[in-house]
Amino acid sequence: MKKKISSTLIPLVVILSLLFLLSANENEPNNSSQTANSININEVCTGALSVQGDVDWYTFSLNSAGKVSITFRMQMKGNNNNYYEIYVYPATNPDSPLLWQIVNGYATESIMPSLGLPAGRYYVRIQRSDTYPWTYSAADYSFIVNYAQDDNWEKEFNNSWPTSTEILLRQRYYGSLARSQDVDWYAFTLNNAGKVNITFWSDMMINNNNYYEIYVYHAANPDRQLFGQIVSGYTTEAGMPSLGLPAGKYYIRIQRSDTYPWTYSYADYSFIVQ
Ligand SMILES: [Ca+2]
Ligand SMILES: [Ca+2]
Ligand SMILES: [Ca+2]
Repeated sequence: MKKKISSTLIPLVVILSLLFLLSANENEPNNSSQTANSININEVCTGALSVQGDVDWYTFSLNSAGKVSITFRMQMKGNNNNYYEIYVYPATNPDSPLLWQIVNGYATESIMPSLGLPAGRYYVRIQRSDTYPWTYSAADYSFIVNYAQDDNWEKEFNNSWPTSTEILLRQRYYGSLARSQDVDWYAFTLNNAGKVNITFWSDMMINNNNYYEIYVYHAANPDRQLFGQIVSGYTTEAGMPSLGLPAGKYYIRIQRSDTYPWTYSYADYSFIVQ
């Protein structure tokens, strides 16, 4: 009899502990990066902008590089009021956002653009919209920092050639332009002279908007492009002309189109150099 009770209780205790472990609540005051609440990746965290000027800071750590995307849930308002602004910062630079998204009342769940991040500590900041301060919700929100370890994602910030993400030939790499200003630099090395082919993929709407510009540079001269191509929304797979290149180090730069800056995509892109 005694044995039967304990065998029933053990799974229940395990389940209750797991539920407790997999969710957390904010702990005010958390109105600055210095007082940010520590949260775990892949766990639900619930909070609220309980007074109008409230700002909620959270911090999480990544032990290794990978892909991060935030799922944010709010109470449905059924309108286009902009209720929240969500930012992500590296802890080394809490003034320079990796991500800045406005969440409106059209949907209860929003998935933020993916971020490829190196190991390190990061901040999430949630506040009412500065742009639309008259629309604001005191109701509970919740969010999850979804993380998957992945060595084949870009490592932000890689917005200039000295901070390029190193890539290997013949492997597919992933990235996203998580902000309109985002620029992604990658570096690869050719041990021998040869032909280089770049193939680029992105799930874009089928239209002729120009979503990406892709450039190739020799590392000795990163101000002068060897090659440049605009990728439009007509295709999800774009091949580039073969480049005959001597051995050496090269950079790839991916950014929104300067010529058509109003058309750009937050979606994940990927490419392979071979
Ligand atoms: Ca707060
Ligand atoms: Ca990026
Ligand atoms: Ca970047």
